Parts: sequence; structure tokens; C-alpha cells
Amino acid sequence: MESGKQNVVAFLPVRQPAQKEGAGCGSSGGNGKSGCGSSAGQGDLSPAVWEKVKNHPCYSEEAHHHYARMHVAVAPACNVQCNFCNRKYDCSNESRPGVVSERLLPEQAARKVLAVASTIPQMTVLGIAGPGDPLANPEKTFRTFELVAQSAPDIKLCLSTNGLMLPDYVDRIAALNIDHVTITINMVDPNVGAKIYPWVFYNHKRYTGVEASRILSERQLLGLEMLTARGILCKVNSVMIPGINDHHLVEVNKAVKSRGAFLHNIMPLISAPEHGTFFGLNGQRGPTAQELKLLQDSCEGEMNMMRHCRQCRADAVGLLGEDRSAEFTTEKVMAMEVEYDLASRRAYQEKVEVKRQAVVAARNVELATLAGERSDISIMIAVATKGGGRINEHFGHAKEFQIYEVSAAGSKFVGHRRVDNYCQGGYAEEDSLETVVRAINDCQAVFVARIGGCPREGLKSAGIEPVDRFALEYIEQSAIAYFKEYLQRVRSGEVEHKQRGDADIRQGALIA
Ligand code: CLF
Ligand code: SF4
Repeated sequence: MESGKQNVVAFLPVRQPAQKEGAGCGSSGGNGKSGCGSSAGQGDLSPAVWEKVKNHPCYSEEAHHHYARMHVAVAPACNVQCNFCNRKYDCSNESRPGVVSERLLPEQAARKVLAVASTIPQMTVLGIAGPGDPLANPEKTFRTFELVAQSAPDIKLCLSTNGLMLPDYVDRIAALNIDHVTITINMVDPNVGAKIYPWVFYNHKRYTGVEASRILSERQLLGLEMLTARGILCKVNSVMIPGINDHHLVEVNKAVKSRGAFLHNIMPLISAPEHGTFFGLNGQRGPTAQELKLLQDSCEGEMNMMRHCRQCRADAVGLLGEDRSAEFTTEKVMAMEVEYDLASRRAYQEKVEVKRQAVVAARNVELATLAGERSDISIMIAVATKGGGRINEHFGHAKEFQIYEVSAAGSKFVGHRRVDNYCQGGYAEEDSLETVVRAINDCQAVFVARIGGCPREGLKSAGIEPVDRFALEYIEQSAIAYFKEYLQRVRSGEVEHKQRGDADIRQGALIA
């Protein structure tokens, strides 16, 4: 029982300076649109909902350029078997397939959170997402949240679950002010589910086949309804598995929307034999970039779609798309002098908000220049960025490219593509250029801070224009400016506009 436990964080060597007078909520403000998921911005949401999403990097696309999240791996066990998961690896729902470096006890996890919060003041969210299912490990999960809520009250608490045990814990989730819950729902038809879940373990019994999926689906949808009735923001994650649930996910989208889900995140199946999963070993493929985008586009009329998910590990730390977990091993955390200073965190986040608003304002000024443009051309642009909404990464150092779609309606973040660094240990790798080209093959241009002569020529011969003249500028403002030039070049006959081909989503194991 919780009541008998001591507040272990009270014993940790943590200094907490008194909050300074007048320190307001650093993240208040945040004008303008947040991208998809995101595409709902401050003006579209109630003030209460905006407060919840404005600095959550998963619930707001715009926020993910500026704010970080961290996960603590306190939940090893699982009560469901998914055909895309091998327990040796992270939960495939919420984690990319790499081994979790360390499993933590709640007290270790709470100290790690304070260490990260003191080092990365823009870290605003603590998520528990595995490596198993958090609600199959309820005491460890809730104890961790309790400890963090006591010591770091400004950090948002976020939970991700397969949903099987969710109805049993809704009251506890609400009592702990866990305001964001993700449920992975891959089907609402148990016949589809039987191809995804070989078994579930529920009420001391193992269920298989269609019955297992019927129980799982009923519990997931009930849990979702109960959470949304309490005003808790719910995101639904779905893994797109071609030939199994790809068409069915449109039904899932409708079912979760009607039960009040705020956001739907359709993620690609990542499946390779070396992951040792049922799907990986049986040659089940994941979707291509265009297949994924078409499905996301077709659901977008129904509800907000998340497109910036990085399928992160259960111990990820940092901005989405970067991983700083190696800086915060237990050994390093124990050696750190942790100073959790709420006032400085707020002051730092106020500065982040100023930068964020500058990005939005620059985009809106450029967008206004498209008024009256009637072209039905749209193009895709890949961007090398380290964050902050700017084009600030060298081509050779990029581990991922962010993908924007630009049309007369403006610019929209539509995904990201993981790649191997083109420059490895200072040497260019020609094989990597090929994989980069395949990953961004649907793009007309790639925006970079710098690029060398060889990759520049290689990209051009693949029909992708390397663009470094917007180095260090804002991404969306530059994308719109480029689009206007592109239209002029098409109209002058300098460029013949053609839809580009499909692109690959990386399937190999991703080890940070
Ligand atoms: Fe973590 Fe998930 Fe909370 Fe975000 S991740 S528990 S909602 S804080 Fe985010 Fe990572 Fe995608 Fe998850 S990018 S895998 S959606
Ligand atoms: Fe793996 Fe998560 Fe599925 Fe459990 S719920 S089997 S941890 S993917």
C-alpha cells in the first residue's frame, strides 16, 4: 500500500532553493498555432486545454521544436503480447527497438528526473512508457509519479499504456493529476486483433485468439471513455501494419474520436528479423512513407493527427529526435550535485517562449505573402535541424530530416526520416548517401546549414535540390519563401514540376 511508504526523495541529496518572488509560469503565453496534433493552436483550444498542451512536445508539434521530455524505465513487466514486440527490447508502442540501458527503481527514477530537470530546463514532461506496460507495474509507476510530483511540481506527468488495466486505475491517474495518457489501440475489431495479439493476461488468466483481443479492445475503449469523461487528455497511438490493420485504422480513428481522444498518432511498424519479433521473423513489412502519409491524411479530417512521433525508447531524454540518455546513467546521476531550481527553470522557459513566438511570427509574416496564390502545386522539403525551429544542422551530421509539405495554404510538418550520418568519423560514406536519398526521395529540396561538394552533386543527380542559402533561418518561413520561388521557376519554365516518388522509412534497429 502507498500509505506505508516514506517519501524517499526527501532523503535524496537534493537542494531546492526557495522559489523566488514573482516567478510566474515561464511557459505562459505561446501565441499562435501549434502544428498538427498539434495543428490546434491557442486560438482553437480552451485556455485549460492550451495550458496542458502548449509545452508538451508530443501533444503540440510546435512545442516539440523547443521542449524536451524524458522517460524513466521503471515498468519492465507486460500483460499483453504484441506480435511487433520482443521483450528483450523496448516496448515497440512507445520505444524504438533498442535495449533499455537500465531499469530503475522509483527512487532512482525520481532522482534522475531532478537531475535532468536541473540540467535541461526545457524538459517539461516525464513519461512512463515501459519498457513493458506501466499499468502492469502499477506500484512502481505510481510511486515514481508521486515522488516526482512532490519534488518537481512543474513537470507534467504522462503515461502510456496498452490499456488492458486502464479502467482499474483511472481514479488513481486522476488523483495524481496525470493529465496526459496515451493508449495504444491497434484495432477495434477482435478479428483484426487476433492477428496482432497472440495473448493477453487478465484476471489471473491467459486468453488467446479473438477472445483475447475482444477483452483488450473493450478495456481500451472503456478506459478511454473514463479518462476523457474526467477531462484527461488522451492520445491514441496505433501501429500501422500493412495488410493487417492499415485500412482498419480509419475505423479505429472514428472509434477513438467519438470517445473523446484528443490526438491520434499513427506510427509505422518497424519490423526487421534482427528484432526477433513475430512480425520481424515472418517478413511482415512496415509501410512506406507515402502509405503512412496517405493514411494520416485520410484520418486528418476526423481529428488531430500527430506526425512528429519518434517512437522513442523507454529511457529517452531530450528533445524528440535527440537522445541524451547516456548523460544520465544511474552512476552519473548519483555523482551529480542536483539542484532543482523552479524559478530558474521558469525563467529559462520564458526565454524559450520568446524564441518560439518569434518563429511563429516569422512564419505568419511569410504566410501572408501567399495570400491570393491559387496554385494547386504542393512540394515536400526535408530539413536538417538541431531544434529551435531553425535550419541549423550540417547535411553530413544529420541523424534525421524533418519533412514539411508546402502549398499555397502554407507549410505543414508531415513527418521525419531517420538516416545514418553521411559523415561518419569525418569520412563521407557513399552508401549512406544512397540511404539518405531513399529516405527523402519524396522531397523536392533539402534545407541544410552546410553541405559538401560530393553530397551536393549526388543529391542533384537524384533530383533533390540541396539548399543552404537559408542556413540558420527559421524553417517554415524559409519553406514558404522557397515555395514562392519554386512557383516562379515553374511558371517561367525553368523547372518542370513533377510529383516525386515514394520514400523509405528506416526499418533497422536504432541504437542511440
Ligand atoms: Fe513519452 Fe509518450 Fe508521454 Fe510523449 S513519448 S509517454 S506522450 S512524453 Fe511522444 Fe515518444 Fe512518440 Fe510517445 S514521441 S513515442 S508519442
Ligand atoms: Fe511489448 Fe508494449 Fe505490446 Fe507489451 S504492450 S507486448 S511491452 S509492445
